Amino acid sequence: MGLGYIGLPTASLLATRGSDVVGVDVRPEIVETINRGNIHIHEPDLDVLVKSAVISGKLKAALKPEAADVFIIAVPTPFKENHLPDLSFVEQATQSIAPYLKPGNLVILESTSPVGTTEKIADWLRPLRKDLEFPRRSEAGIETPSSSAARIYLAHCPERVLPGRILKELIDNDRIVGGVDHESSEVAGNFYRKFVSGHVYQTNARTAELAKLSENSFRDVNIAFANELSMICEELKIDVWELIDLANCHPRVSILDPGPGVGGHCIAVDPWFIVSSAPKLARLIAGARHVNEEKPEHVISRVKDLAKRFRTPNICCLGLSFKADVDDFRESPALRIVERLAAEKVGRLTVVEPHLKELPPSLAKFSDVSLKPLAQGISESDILLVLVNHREFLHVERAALTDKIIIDTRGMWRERRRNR
Ligand code: SAJ
Repeated sequence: MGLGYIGLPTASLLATRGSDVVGVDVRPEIVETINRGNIHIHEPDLDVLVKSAVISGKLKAALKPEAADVFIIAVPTPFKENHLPDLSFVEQATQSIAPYLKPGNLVILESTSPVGTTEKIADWLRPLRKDLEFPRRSEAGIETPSSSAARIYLAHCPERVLPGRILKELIDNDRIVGGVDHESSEVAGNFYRKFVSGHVYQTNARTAELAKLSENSFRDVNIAFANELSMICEELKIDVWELIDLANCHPRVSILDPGPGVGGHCIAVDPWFIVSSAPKLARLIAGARHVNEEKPEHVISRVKDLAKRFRTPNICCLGLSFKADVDDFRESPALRIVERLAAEKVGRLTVVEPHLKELPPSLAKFSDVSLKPLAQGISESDILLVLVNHREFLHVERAALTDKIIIDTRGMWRERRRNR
């Protein structure tokens, strides 16, 4: 259920490993694209995998589910106003599988979700399928194993793959499988062991939900630390990249990279799910979110300050995606920064983004924003704003940069940087 960055790679992997897979998506254009053997997202090697899965007849896409042994829900879990989780896609996917469930089926939630969501799936299904038995979490922690022939197994198995390395990580990464009850953990664990070479750890659904949220919050907090340091360094006239390289020489220090902010659909979203569950306690997690959300504003102010030196500055913005070497623009701080600079008419803006053939509508509407090739964008610029460290930008001739004001939010052209 859901043929996005997680659903499509998972569906095609399972299909090429011999399962008959029906990939369900609510958007007809996605279903048609996949049934033609093509893909609608950019991910290394996914095109080849999907093509071979479709040609072999093992993968087909459809608008509606059908009867199956296993149902995997991999739909988005965004947040609404006030950073409260929006579970409407999970609820819709759950309702749409309800008519097709049979005794013994396994239902897996892979979408990153607030604590308690997997149990909610059982609550949503119960009134729709009174003939079936759905697992319940026992408050006392003691479960009575169900002997009913009408039972459904239900577990959370959070996805953990990194965009850009999805196909490798789908197989290699360890997985956490949390059943609503113990039997569900066993059945779901055995399902993943069929195609995962990493270790499959079993726990309960609530722990699995919080484990996933904690992983992304850990990263968010640590990136916030790096971003906070970068702003402190700017004020104290210290080179943050040199500082971090030096601090990281310590055997027990590993500071992450500052950037223009944190984007993507995971790290910029998931910590709020912990905050919404425990608002009074999640102070560090909320604080980190605030630091990372303020970082794009900080970059915008810096560009505006430097732009004042020119009558009409030519500003070349390198990269729009949320991170290097992906074509994903969700929650991208780079995109947000360029949109604001355009709206505030800070100068003539040139965008260089190797993953785009045309500007997104939010930028195309401005007459003084254009998309250009790298060399032209750089040569015409007064100010060079590095927002994404795409590999295409790494080997720019240093001579082409000499007369430019460079705001390098990624430290991409620093000589001393170590590869992380
Ligand atoms: N970023 C920095 N500095 C860093 C590292 C990242 O500013 O040192 C920024 C990136 O530029 C980007 C954002 O953080 O804007 C997130 O990028 P990322 O590469 O850290 O993570 P995602 O969002 O692509 O994927 C994360 C991964 N989670 C962890 O590494 C704990 C991935 O394993 C998860 O599966 C994914 O979230 C998800 O779907 O939840």
